[in-house]
Amino acid sequence: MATEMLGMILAGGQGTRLGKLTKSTAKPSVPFGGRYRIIDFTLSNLSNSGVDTVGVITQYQPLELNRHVQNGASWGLNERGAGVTILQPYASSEGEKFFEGTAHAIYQNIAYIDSYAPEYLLILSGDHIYKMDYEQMLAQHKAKKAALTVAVMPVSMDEATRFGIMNTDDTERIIEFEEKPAKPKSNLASMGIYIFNWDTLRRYLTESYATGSGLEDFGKDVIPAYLAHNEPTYAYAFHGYWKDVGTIHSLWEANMEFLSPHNSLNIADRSWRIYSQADANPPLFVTTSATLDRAMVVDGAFIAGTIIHSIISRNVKVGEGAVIKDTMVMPDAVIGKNVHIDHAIIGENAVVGDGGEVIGTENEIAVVGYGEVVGRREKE
Ligand code: ADQ
Ligand code: ADP
Repeated sequence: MATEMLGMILAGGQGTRLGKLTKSTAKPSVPFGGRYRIIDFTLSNLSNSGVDTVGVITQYQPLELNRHVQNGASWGLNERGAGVTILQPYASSEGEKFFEGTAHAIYQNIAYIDSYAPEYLLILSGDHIYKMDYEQMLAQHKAKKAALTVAVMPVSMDEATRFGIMNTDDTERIIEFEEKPAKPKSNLASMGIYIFNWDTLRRYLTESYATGSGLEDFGKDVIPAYLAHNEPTYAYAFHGYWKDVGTIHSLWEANMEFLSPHNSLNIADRSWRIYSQADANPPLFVTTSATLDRAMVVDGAFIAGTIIHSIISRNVKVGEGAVIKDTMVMPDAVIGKNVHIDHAIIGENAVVGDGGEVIGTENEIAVVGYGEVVGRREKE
């Protein structure tokens, strides 16, 4: 069975910077936008781009991710291609060695990749919010006769130290690349989205591991090796909304941007739909005392309080007299009576007891972790 381009999602990061929200789940399965989990954006992009065979490389706390992704049917990925395969780390014959860097994680899955004999390998991250047509990126990759194409976007100069930063010539060829430089020479950032010719990447990986100088990471090792050997490496300019939601602040900000009717992500666009796991909940119920003002509220919620500029996910309960402002409340959370929440993220299954306060600021978002109980538990 041959597949022209195989998708591989790196979904193994621990996401330590999300703290209490990822204590027991991988970052890609953290809830987003009321109805979604972060990985839904990448899975939907794959499905919409016609890439229907996808490996998801997990490592850290994959249980929830497994349950959510299953065989990819919710994203239409198992209808045309081979669907989604969840790839778990395993102890190799060299000993108990789990995946280290991103390139090592691909190296460990060579057998899986070879079984589809792909010409191209599309490598993605499980923790980005964006909509992108990978087919257009592949078209440029072929037109340039590239060995590697890296999707790029300009970022603000003060954010540039968080990314792989490059310079290109006037044909879009990458001539310089530095992973997370202390002193960035430009603001052209790698989005961590790559198309590789599989035979070339396979050769680089196997040769480097055979000689003990293993290429661990795409940003730190593989891209520099390609440039050093003059492999044709090109930038693909992406125009549109893209956000790496690796920190509490960026996750909160992306949720607030999602709430804006002027959001360039344009979630309502029927031609590029974002799918999630199908899930039947009872309808939303709003009492007489409830007020909704610029709110996104999902099925199964019960609202007796005031919701201002916030996202309320599925099956959340909000008691009478509670005021929730500039906040993202994740699924199944219980917010008691007369609670006051401002500039916060409330984790899945969290409980904020009657009269509780969770107050953050624009610079310091307050967080109630997954399943955390703050204040008294409301009697049902
Ligand atoms: P980072 O996102 O910092 O930078 P990294 O930590 O390597 O890079 O993670 C990339 C993705 O792979 C994440 O989704 C992470 O969860 C996952 N991952 C990491 N190690 C893994 C492993 N062993 N197994 C499975 N999955 C793993 C990268 C690039 C930069 C670029 C930014 C854009 O290195 O050049 O600018 O992405 O966000
Ligand atoms: P289900 O989706 O089947 O109702 P749960 O919501 O109980 O399952 O979550 C299953 C597991 O996933 C739990 O062990 C929990 O720790 C983890 N989990 C789910 N969402 C999060 C999150 N946002 N943050 C941390 N852990 C999470």
